[in-house]
Amino acid sequence: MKSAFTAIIGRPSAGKSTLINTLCEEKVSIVSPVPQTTRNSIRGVLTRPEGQIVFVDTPGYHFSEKKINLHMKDVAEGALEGIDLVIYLIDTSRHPGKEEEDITRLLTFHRKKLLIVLNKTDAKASMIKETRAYALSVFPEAPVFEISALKGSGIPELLKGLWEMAPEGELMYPTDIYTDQDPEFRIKEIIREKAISIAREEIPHAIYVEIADTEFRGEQPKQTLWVRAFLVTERESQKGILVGKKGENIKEIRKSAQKELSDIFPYRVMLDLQVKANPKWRNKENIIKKQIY
Ligand SMILES: Nc1nc2c(ncn2[C@@H]2O[C@H](COP(=O)(O)OP(=O)(O)OP(=O)(O)O)[C@@H](O)[C@H]2O)c(=O)[nH]1
Ligand SMILES: [Mg+2]
Repeated sequence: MKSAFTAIIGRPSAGKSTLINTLCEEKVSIVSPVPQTTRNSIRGVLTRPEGQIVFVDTPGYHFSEKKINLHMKDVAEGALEGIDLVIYLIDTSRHPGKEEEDITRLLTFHRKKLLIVLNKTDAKASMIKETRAYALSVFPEAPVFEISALKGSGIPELLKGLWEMAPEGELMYPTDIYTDQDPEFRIKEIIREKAISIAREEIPHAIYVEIADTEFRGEQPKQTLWVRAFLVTERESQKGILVGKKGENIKEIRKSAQKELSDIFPYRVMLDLQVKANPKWRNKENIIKKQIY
């Protein structure tokens, strides 16, 4: 039986969360076109006759002096502890730059078994030759895979490589589990994903979600989970954009989050969603620590 903890590391927006979802064939981690969407390390479990791979999605690896970025960088680095394999995901639609050099340094330091995975090979602007040459120049021994996490091409080959490199071991999770995230965390993430998808400019980075309370109503199998939650922005002036004209944006966020959450959980989820501001929360250590750990 094979068993491996496998971290997915890469620059912001490389497609790490898309990849964990594609590999696990489940919505494990939220995805958006905006860099720095993932703020935590998030586990997705794949169980097959070969054994089990626990994938760990991580925040995009990125250097910045901002408090929140330093925390996210710590999370990404911490995710490498106790890991058997690392997928180094490279976005072929961008030239390898300083961010790739920083990741190279990190992975050289940790000396884990590596798989280099070139993503977005379906994209028009894909630079497969250039990124492959970069990867080979820094990790000449590592196997290289070409994939589209979005379209699914190259995934069977990548999985074959993962099973070959995975060590022997026992299953780490029950076979019917595909993630270990608690329901409250998933609810907050899905709401954040829907809010990011309608927000613009700096707002996606200025949002976090707070759950005020939850309550089950009704009897099985028709139970409903009522959730009272806040979309929190960094400035009073950002609230209006999330609310939208006559409340149309907040309604759209609420409805699409409710739908997805009701698909994920074995009960219906209803949201009471409001917007509030917590000025300059990204400078507040206690708030950051509650969101990013
Ligand atoms: N064309 C194309 N786009 C992709 C592919 N994989 C991911 N994307 C897109 O790239 C964007 C970022 O994807 P994410 O999966 O959120 O990237 P990430 O690496 O998790 O980003 P952070 O969490 O911000 O670090 C989204 O718009 C995805 O749809 C791919 O294979 N091809
Ligand atoms: Mg992500």
